[in-house]
Amino acid sequence: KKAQIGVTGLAVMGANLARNLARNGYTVALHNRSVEKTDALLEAHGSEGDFIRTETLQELVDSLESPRRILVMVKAGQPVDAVIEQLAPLLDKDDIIIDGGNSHFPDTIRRERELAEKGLHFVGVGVSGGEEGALWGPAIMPGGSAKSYESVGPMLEKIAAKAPQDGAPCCAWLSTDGAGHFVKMVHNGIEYADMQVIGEAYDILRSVAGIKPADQAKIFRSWNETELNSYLIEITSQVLEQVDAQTGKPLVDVIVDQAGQKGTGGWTVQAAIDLGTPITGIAESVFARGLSSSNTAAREEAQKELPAGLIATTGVANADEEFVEDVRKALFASKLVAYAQGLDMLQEAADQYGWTYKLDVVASLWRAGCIIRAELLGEIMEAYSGENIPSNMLLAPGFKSLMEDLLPSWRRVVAKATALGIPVPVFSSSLSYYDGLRRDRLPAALIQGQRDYFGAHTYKRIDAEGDYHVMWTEDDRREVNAADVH
Ligand code: NBP
Repeated sequence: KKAQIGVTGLAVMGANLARNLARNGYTVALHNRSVEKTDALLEAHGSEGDFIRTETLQELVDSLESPRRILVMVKAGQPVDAVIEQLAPLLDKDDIIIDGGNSHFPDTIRRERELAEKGLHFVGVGVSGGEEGALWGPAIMPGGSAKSYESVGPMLEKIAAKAPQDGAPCCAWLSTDGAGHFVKMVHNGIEYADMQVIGEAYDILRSVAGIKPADQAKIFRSWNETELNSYLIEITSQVLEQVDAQTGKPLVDVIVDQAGQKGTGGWTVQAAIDLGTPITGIAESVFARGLSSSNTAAREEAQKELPAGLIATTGVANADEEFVEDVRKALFASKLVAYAQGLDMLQEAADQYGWTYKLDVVASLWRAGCIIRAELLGEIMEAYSGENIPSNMLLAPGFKSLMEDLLPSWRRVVAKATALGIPVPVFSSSLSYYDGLRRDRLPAALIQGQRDYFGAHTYKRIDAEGDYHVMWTEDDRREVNAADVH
């Protein structure tokens, strides 16, 4: 009997995806560079389904039905290239290599091109949901040729999470080459912002309203019953109520306040700069982690040395329900901006890289299985379905009216935090982004004037076509049409 799919790389993610595939009725061939992981998996879970044990890549290839499907789940980066290099010569035309790791999308574009030249298909798949997701149903974001998706799509859809709203699998073909890994990367960028806005809400509730973690756990739990309903809000309440066994203090008080990162948030910001899309909230959330952890000596010194210059010195009473509701609304508004920015970036990338995914499909894949899964995604999906695609998510009718309700709270919270010296980088930068979008005249006009002054970069006029320049160094400082100068 031949296997329908092979998995190479049986660390936690590969092993759990292999078990998920087997549980769904597929015969799965198993391979790992060091055979110990293969045997450990078979020993612990071999009875869960049909597995074929292999020791070498040649055995793995020989155990598979044609065209072969091989899921590579090794460490992202060089190991993926190493595995492809060993695997490709063993494969036949139309066989499919699937990379389910957190690969950087330019690598996926390159690998797809190189393998296409050899007649092989390469499917770059973003997988979100961590270990549990991989085992019970992750969100899956596949890129690659449409033809290869015909072969691997049904399997991926079967093991994917199913959306609570309509039972649809959180897996659909997105577009060619790096599209899947790109969408996964932006998912992670939004995840950074989503986590940071929750952190800012916590800090404000604690520092302004004096609400203890255990009480905040209850607040977050009640927020989870509102339109904020999401996985991240739910786990936040659990983290906040956790008590440290050693000290009896809230766990959050004994955790070092330096946030780690594995790089996908930074990739998102870099890609946004290349595309020219302002994902300010996402960028601030990446930099907020950096500020917490990169220069701790400066932080220590600043705590002692730098003046505070506060313009308010007291917070609000503990039981002020109105303030708590303000914070909830500020959090929700900032979260909406993070999604709007992420989707804006996805649209710009589609335009520039020639990808064809639709944003309602992207939102539909994030409804379950992944870290940013949230009730909100159903509404975002709706906003982008049908004929009238909004030019920015915030301009969709539902969100427009929502903003009206959220804005006064959002402004009050940012003002209060600022007056008290509590950093709210994503709350405040998202609000500035929002105000920047709706502002009738931006100081960009003055910047164009400055650029024209020192670099003759020219400017456009509001009342005429063409590019203009002022002869700044001449006495009469007359304006000329740039076309007449060159
Ligand atoms: P790791 O990222 O820890 O990678 C370990 C695996 O890579 C082992 O099977 C190891 O084989 C293999 N490997 C390495 Br390292 N170098 C190799 C090489 N040169 N040739 C062949 N195999 C090599 O595993 P993971 O945490 O399961 O993650 C797998 C992928 O999924 C990564 O891209 C990760 O970013 C992504 N991901 C992880 C999560 C998560 O929650 N962990 C979530 C979503 C996505 P060995 O056993 O012989 O050393």
